[in-house]
Amino acid sequence: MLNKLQTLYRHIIEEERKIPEATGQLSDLLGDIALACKVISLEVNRAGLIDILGMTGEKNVQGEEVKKLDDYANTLLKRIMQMGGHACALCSEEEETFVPIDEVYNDFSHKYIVHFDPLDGSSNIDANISIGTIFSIYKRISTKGPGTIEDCLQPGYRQVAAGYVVYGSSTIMVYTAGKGVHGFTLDPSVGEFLLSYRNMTTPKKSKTYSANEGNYGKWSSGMRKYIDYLKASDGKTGRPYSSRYVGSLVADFHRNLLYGGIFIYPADEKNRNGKLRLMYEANPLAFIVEQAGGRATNGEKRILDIQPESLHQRTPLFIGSEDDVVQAEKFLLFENGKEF
Ligand code: P6P
Repeated sequence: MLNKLQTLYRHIIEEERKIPEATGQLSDLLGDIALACKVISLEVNRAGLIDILGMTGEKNVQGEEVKKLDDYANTLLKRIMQMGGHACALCSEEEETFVPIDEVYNDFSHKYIVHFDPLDGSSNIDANISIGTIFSIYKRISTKGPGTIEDCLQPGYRQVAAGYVVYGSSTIMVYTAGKGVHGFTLDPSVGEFLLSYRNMTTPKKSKTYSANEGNYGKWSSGMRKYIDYLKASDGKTGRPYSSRYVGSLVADFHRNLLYGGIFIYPADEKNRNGKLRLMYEANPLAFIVEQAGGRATNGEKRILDIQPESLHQRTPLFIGSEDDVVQAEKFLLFENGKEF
């Protein structure tokens, strides 16, 4: 029972002590993100009670209606990152370009770059379906002053930490700093994230797939054959699989991480590079799933090895239980990734 009383902050500090060269700045940065997410959690849980639902009337860089909570979460995360003094630039789904941070708030060396999706799955807000915040942290490449675009466009294998917060029946923060994956449940009565999952691992093989089958007609033949394969009956290989799809990436990913499963958002006729974003959706979740023993590719290439070319670039995403992702790749490669 005692380990349940371990707070996120205590855990981060203990992990930091295992790294001789650690300065404590990453710990502080993770603490700042956790603080922002506690406040976002409050607003998400209150959303039904105050007039924060509905649209702001603006559109974000994705051309999507920005719901007020998106805006609120983005502004809050930016503000807390700017005040914390550990980031030299921020990138967000809600920001057209990167937000450089000058060293005006304090004399920290502003060592880090933070990418975040402030409120993923926000189209589900009004329906009270779980939504989430996703974050990805890199060390800067430049040596001083505000961060640069080169600092922001690093491949995923260079992440130093990544995580998400899922605002569901409870608020849970899951993060990795490269030494395993750990989960913390927010106890609103004390306002602390308490350790609830130490060293999370994901099952090597599952019986669950997550995909929007409404896109079936737009998928490649290899992708259609794969989904048909999962739905066929064959006791020896545990088929048919169960289909579980919330339409909120963080919710689908978190469930699959715990129970096993493969989440798929492939390229299709409409989204030739897939729908999901590399820098603040695929990369952080890929870092987490690999640390938990899973796999994440774009159907043929490891997500973390993709060299980004733009902040909001999309990627096809196959992520989850290793054997399932490998199986999916075989169907796609057998078709040589033939076009539609
Ligand atoms: P579709 C939410 O808008 C999101 O970015 C992810 O959270 C989710 O997994 C995906 O899009 C759902 O997309 O096309 O199935 O509605």
